[in-house]
Amino acid sequence: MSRQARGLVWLSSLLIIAGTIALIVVAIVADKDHPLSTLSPVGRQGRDIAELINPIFIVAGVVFFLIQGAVLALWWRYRVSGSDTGDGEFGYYDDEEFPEQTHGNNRLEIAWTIVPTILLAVISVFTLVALFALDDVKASDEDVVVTVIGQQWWWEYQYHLDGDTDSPPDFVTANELVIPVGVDIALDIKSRDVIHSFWIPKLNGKRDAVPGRSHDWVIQAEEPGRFRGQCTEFCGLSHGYMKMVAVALPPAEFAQWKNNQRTAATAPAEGTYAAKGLDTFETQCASCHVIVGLTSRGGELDSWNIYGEFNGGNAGSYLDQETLVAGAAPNLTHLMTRGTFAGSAFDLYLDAGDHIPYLELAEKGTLNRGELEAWISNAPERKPADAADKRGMLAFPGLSPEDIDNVVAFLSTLD
Ligand code: HEC
Ligand SMILES: [Cu+2]
Repeated sequence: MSRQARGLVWLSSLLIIAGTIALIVVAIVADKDHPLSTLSPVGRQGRDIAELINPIFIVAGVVFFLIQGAVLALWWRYRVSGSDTGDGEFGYYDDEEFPEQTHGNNRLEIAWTIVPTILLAVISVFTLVALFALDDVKASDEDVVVTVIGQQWWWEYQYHLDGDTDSPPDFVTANELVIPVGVDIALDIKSRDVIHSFWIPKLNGKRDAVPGRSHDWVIQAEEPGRFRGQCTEFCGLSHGYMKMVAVALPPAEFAQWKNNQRTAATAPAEGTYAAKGLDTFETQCASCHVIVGLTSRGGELDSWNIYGEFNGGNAGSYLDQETLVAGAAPNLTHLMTRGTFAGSAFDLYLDAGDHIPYLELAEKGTLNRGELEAWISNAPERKPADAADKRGMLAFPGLSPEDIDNVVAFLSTLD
């Protein structure tokens, strides 16, 4: 080997080692507080998944050291020794000389078939135990079942407080899935259009939302907090903006939140800006958005009927392909109690989450007014939509700044 070639070998070894160390450092540092990290689980299921890394890492580590050890041992044992004389005559071998060639070695071949089989078997035991534990989704501790409906490009949650998903839900909300701390909550995951995937990395793995099917899942958080999620099945134009948040509240606060969600909205006092906003809302927005108690579609829970209307009022079959999308828009009855909006792509409050307790957001939060106004006047500019296919929200170029002020004043009353 020439001096140059040897230099190259050293240089590339150094680069590989430095690169590996850099990657490990980045992995350790980047994990800190990363919102979508599976490595810092906060729920039982998330922990089951994250802990799988231990047995697998141990097995992989043993293999790594065995292989690398063998590589080093062979390198040392068969290294070229002697010194480079600079005349091409170097060490024991020159280019023409070939080491003795062998072919076939039954014992070796059997060994390298059996050993990996055992290793994979060990890994699969841990994996299967975790998988079965994750699939045990009937273990819900509360009666609540939340039907999760993925759609382009946001999430709807229909809460069935008695666990009966065949009857109309008790209330409907969007994008922020609120759950009590320390309790398994059963989810029933569906899609209204194409395949999506529901994923709150700190709480559990992914579950696909497939049109026409219903997938059981369960979610649990061990401590209060806001945990971010992301649709993880590419679902078109605004897939990247199809996020969600799981909010875990202490049981008493969850009960408070639940009771509030069940109340209908009340009309703002006559003559106020908010009342003018409601008028605009009725003409411009109520064709898609439901506000229980205010919009005039009638029925106990408008949003349940709204999906049924497209199918002869048969509320149960709103998941049929023909009944998709048109009119399927977030229920805004308690919009102001959420910390984010539009597929959790935007913050509804400038100081949401960490500083202000979730239940007090509507009262004490600073409304992200600019973003909300920009959304109402031209949503597709903030988040790409496909109006021709009735996907996403429309732009309202006809609304004057005054109209928008009034609509925002009205929306602000929806707590
Ligand atoms: C053609 C149906 C349609 C009309 C009309 C409509 N919207 Fe929407 N709106 C939607 C859809 C669909 C979404 C969800 C879009 C997304 O997240 O990508 C949405 C989202 C929203 C959101 C965010 C809700 C949340 O929980 O994330 C607000 C606020 C909103 N619309 C307000 C309005 C207002 C105000 C009007 C009237 C000026 C209006 N919308 C008219 C379909 C509509
Ligand atoms: Cu999606």
